[in-house]
Amino acid sequence: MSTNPKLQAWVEDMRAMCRPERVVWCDGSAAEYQEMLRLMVHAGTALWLDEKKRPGSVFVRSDPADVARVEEFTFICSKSRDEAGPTNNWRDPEETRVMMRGLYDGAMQGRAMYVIPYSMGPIGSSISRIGVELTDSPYVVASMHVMARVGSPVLKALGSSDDFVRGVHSVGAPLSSATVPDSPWPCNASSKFITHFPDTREIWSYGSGYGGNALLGKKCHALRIASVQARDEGWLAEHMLILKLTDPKGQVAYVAGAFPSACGKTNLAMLNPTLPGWKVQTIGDDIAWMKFGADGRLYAINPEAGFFGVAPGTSMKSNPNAMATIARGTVFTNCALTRDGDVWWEEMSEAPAALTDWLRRPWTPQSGRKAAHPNARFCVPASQCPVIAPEWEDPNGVPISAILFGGRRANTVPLVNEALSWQHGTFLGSIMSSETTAAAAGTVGALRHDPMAMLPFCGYHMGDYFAHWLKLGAGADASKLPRIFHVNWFRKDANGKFLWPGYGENSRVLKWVFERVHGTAAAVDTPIGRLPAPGALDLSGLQVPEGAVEELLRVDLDLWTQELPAIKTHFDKFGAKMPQGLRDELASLEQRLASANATA
Ligand code: OXD
Ligand code: MN
Repeated sequence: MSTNPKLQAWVEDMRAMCRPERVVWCDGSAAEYQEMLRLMVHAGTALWLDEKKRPGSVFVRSDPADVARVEEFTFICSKSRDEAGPTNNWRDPEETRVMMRGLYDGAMQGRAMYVIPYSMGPIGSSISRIGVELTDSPYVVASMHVMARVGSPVLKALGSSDDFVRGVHSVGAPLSSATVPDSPWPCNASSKFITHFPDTREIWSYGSGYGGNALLGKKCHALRIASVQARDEGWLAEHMLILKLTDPKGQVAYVAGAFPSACGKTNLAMLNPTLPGWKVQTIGDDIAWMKFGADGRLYAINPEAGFFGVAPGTSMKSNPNAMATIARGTVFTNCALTRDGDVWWEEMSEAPAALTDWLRRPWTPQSGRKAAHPNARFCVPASQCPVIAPEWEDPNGVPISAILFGGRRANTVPLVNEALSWQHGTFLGSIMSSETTAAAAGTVGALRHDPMAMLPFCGYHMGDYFAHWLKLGAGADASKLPRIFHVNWFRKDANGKFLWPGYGENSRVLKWVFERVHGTAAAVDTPIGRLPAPGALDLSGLQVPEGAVEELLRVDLDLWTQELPAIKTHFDKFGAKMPQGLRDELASLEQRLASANATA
């Protein structure tokens, strides 16, 4: 228990509102984590996996009504609608508080309210931030143990300070009668609200127990609230992986990369290069907090302590390092269960002859449906990753040399394209679009603009967010800024087949990026940016069909020209807040395309 009077008073206020049976202050110990797993198994939320096959691991199945982030029910409650901007759902803060207080009224009856002090980032780092999450879900407590630094050391670091993000989370399923049995995955199937109050740094989440809706340190704090803090304080809170790239001579570059949810950030962060002598090590797979250091360079920390990765598609082929990471001590959610007490998901291996699917039904390869939910997840400590970089917890962070922006695009966007400047790179990030994935509830495969992969995560007006990027660049020493690149591993041929093999072969693109940063690789100027000069991309030993690389690096003037009206409409959404610098970049792109078209 804390002696911090502000913390105590807030916990008491929330206790009086939610009326839990008891309040448990989490100490963050290994025994507490084990206790949460035991509680989940006892309640039927989780099963122990076979101890020989998957030591120390549990398997959880959620309610089918609670399987992904709910963007539709996620709100930014800034003072005015205009502050939240056109890409966020907005609600009036005072009205929302009243509504949420009504929902929380007695919402934790019959349950424990856990108080989880957590640090996003290594405790003691000047870049790290503290939050406290109150939750009635043991699954959330266990997951927060994995995903953040939690418990007594955090309370000690907080001391009597009032500087912490206040997060309340309830699954919204009170046990008001002693005779009503609990359900294995309590949630509120009809009412979910994930609300953020950026001005007071508060998060109030109700009705869902899943992922980013419930583990409040992740998307709610480390992106939506932190992006607002970063704007106010002159730093960046981004939806980015961080990797360490080492060349055969032992030279190092740190690369950050923004890709929308379920577009391969975890795979890229843990990649095994196919190019001999090159090495990738992981710093983070989802979020980067970046601040300028005294030397003028941009330093990044991974605010998280674990990986909450998408399981389907993860295999010894696509990501052997993730497979090694999750060999033990992992919480799996919504995978399929094998007959011998292990988990399975699509593409992990050849499908077993018979399984139990994520909805507890018998499944065979002939069933004609997926065995695991497409957004099934593993939740595992980052320290278990065999390629975690030794400096992943360095409180000073790592200096970033390059930033990648990438989406899932079947056409138009080439394999790699280097921005002409920070402003042009910000432009490339701002026009990113990608096909939607199962990480969020809703349609899968629809193309949408997802600037900097922050569409669901920017806690304020995206026009202001673009302006913040430009301002940081303008105030920095340009020679020390990271170079910005636009990448696309997902381009397809006329028959709908991927042109690029991806995975370990992405090291070829990383090598070109590395060499651009070090000034040793050649590029050609095109209307959209700088692409690898002929021969500059290392293709030694690459097996791809004839013409595939040419197609991957082709700047399709027609498709880019056709894209311009959609970019204009996208920019117009932000009205007067759309920074002139990005409008200028659009005009320059249009001009360059027009003159290239004229000479083509
Ligand atoms: C995630 C997401 O879970 O982006 O990381 O949805
Ligand atoms: Mn993410």
